Amino acid sequence: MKKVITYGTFDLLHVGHINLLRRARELGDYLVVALSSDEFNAIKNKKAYYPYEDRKIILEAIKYVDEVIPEYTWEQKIDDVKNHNIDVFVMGDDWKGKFDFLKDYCEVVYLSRTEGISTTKIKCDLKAKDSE
Ligand code: C2G
Repeated sequence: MKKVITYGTFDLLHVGHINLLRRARELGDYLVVALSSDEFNAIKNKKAYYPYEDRKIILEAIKYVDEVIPEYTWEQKIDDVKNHNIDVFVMGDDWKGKFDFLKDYCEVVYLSRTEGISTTKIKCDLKAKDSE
C-alpha cells in the first residue's frame, strides 16, 4: 500500500483544499492528513475559524482522506514519515523547496495551488459584504 501524507490547517474548507487532497490521494492508495493544531496555528500566526476538533471531523468526512493526525510542530515531519511508513509527501507549491530535506525519507511532490481561492480571501470577502 502506497501511503501519502500532507499537512495543513484546512480552515473554512474550499475547492483549493479539495483539489489538493484529491490529487494527493491519487498519488497513492492511502492519504494521511497532518492537521495543524490550534496551538501550532498560533505558531504559524494563523487563527482558524474552526477549532481543531471541528476541522478534523470535516476532513475525516472527505472521501480522499483516510486518516487525520495532529500537527503540533514544524519538526515532526521526519518522524511522521517514518512512523506512518509514508512513501510520498505532498504540499501545495507555495511551499516548493521548503521540505526537500524529506527526500532522504520519501518522495516529495509539490502540487500547483488552485488560483483565486484561499481561506484569507473568503474571510476578506465576507467582511467586505458585511460592510456593504
Ligand atoms: N492550497 C491549494 N490551493 C489553495 C489554497 C491552499 O492547493 N488555493 C493547499 C496549500 O498549498 C496546502 C494545503 O492546501 O498544501 C493546505 O493549505 P493551508 O491549510 O493553508 O495549509 P498551510 O497553512 O500552508 O499549512 O507544515 C505545513 C503547514 O502546516 C502547511
